[in-house]
Amino acid sequence: MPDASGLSGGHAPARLDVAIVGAGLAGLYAIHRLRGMGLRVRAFEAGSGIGGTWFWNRYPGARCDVESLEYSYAFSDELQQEWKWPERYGTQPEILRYINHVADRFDLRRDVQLNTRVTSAVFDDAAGAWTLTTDRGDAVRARFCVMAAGNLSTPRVPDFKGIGDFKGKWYHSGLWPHEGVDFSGLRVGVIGTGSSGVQMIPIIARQAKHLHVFQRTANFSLPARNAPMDPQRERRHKAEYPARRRAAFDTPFAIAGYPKPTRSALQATAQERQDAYEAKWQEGGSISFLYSYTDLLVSKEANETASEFVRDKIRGTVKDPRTAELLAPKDHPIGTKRLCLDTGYYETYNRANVTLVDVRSDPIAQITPDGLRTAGGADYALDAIVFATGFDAMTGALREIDIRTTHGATLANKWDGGPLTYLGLMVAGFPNMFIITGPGSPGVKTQMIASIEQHTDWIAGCLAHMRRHQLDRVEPTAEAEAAWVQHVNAVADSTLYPLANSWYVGANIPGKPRVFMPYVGGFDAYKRRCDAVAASGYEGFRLTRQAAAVA
Ligand code: N01
Repeated sequence: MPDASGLSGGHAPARLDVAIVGAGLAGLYAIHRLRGMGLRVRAFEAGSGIGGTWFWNRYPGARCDVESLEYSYAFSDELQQEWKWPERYGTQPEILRYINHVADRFDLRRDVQLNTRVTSAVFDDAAGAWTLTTDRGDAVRARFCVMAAGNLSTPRVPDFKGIGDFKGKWYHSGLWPHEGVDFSGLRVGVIGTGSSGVQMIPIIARQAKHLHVFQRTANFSLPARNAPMDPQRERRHKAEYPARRRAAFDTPFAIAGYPKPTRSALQATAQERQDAYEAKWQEGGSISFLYSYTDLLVSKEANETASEFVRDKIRGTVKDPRTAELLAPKDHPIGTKRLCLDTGYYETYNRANVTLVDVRSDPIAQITPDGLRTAGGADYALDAIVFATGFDAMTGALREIDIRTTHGATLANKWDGGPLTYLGLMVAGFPNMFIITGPGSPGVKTQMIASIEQHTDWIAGCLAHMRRHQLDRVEPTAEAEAAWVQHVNAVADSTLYPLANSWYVGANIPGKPRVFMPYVGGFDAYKRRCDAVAASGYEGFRLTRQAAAVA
């Protein structure tokens, strides 16, 4: 029997059916779903609070770029009917409030262990069970393990020389102080212009005495057109909620309501394209824009029409032509890096207290006690530095845990040349370990919560099947895994995605193998495949019964 905490500091590890790593949106739903099957579950969370991404990323301006009415759990109609989102796009504090509400409403906290980082997970092949150890020195034994550790949860500060000597304060977007930061009157430097940088820059610019933005790669950004929630729209959406959620299953991004494009951008006249892009620009949002035509993510020529439209918008917004040209991305097709959504991003560069610095042509060489120096010897005096430099995406969180089997296999070794999974859900050689929205899953390219629910429901279905058939061990075959990895790569190679140096290919981490990690075949195709695998009796998986049982 498990002890009351689900953990044991003594010799005999506590026993669970399922140990869950992480208590963000994925871990919390896993608790709810698997506990509902009568399983003994417990989630271990490094943070001092629940919420994952939305617990850690508290930088100014942090908000979701998927609309609130979509970016929410679908598993309970009462929940989605009763919760009121105040704005079109949820802010970080609002989303964190929502997550805490869900935890209370469904009594999830009693199965969450906070302030506990899982440091190792070892599969005992003879016993057919995992032992997880934590940074508190505890151990827990579980038949199954669900990795819900997040895809963008390992913040990365580049290894700049001199950072320890900086006399001011520095911050990372993904490790923001809970008490907030007041930049009033300070000379601030922001390094990085991905989604995090693009969201925080307009707000920091309004506070700081002067803001230097250090840009290595210009990113495309579209206006979010955030606004207070339109009550009529909310009423209509809520009346259609169940049908909309079902319809989302048949879309590539897991969001219904965007009419499917029917023709190539190259079949339209220049004026028709201009009108179409302008309408989407005014509407706001990235999916709608990329869905203007069928081929924006597969044809360079088609994509160029959309890329150039946005570059022209930048040129029309930013008054200084040199700054505008630096901000206009030319090294990747629009949409092949995560498309940013902003509120007043390009306009910010018209402020007298904002300077854009091109660190592509003159890279940052070191942090100095008083600021930052480039390779060309230019010095920038700064009181505070913000690293909006991203994450060790998709594999970072799992690689930080020492995952191994008693046969001597380690996940770190197995993934040395890039992550290998079957359906993004499991790894051959590591039985009974499920991953929620891992590499090889479409998760990060979709409305994330829909993917989280779909993955977790699939895992629950698999565990129910095993229970029905008195099985206790599941693992993909090496052949199924290899075929899936090949499919993920083939689909990516049929698109423009691999052309960009993005975190999708690990390009932001020096030395990380360049492998395209998400599945870009669409949520709809992926879900059909997962459903078919389950219906076939779990084709590609080996399900067995092991003699030794966890008590
Ligand atoms: O990180 P990023 P992020 N010198 O990796 C630069 C999600 N998200 O935190 O492109 C100089 O995108 C780097 O330059 P380069 C979303 O999925 C969502 O912004 O590598 N610069 C880049 O500009 C997003 O995609 C939301 O050349 C350096 C930046 O730092 C993901 O999280 C909001 C550098 C990193 O950009 C990650 O976004 C926020 C160096 N040494 C995040 N190293 C919403 O829902 C790195 N950079 C809205």
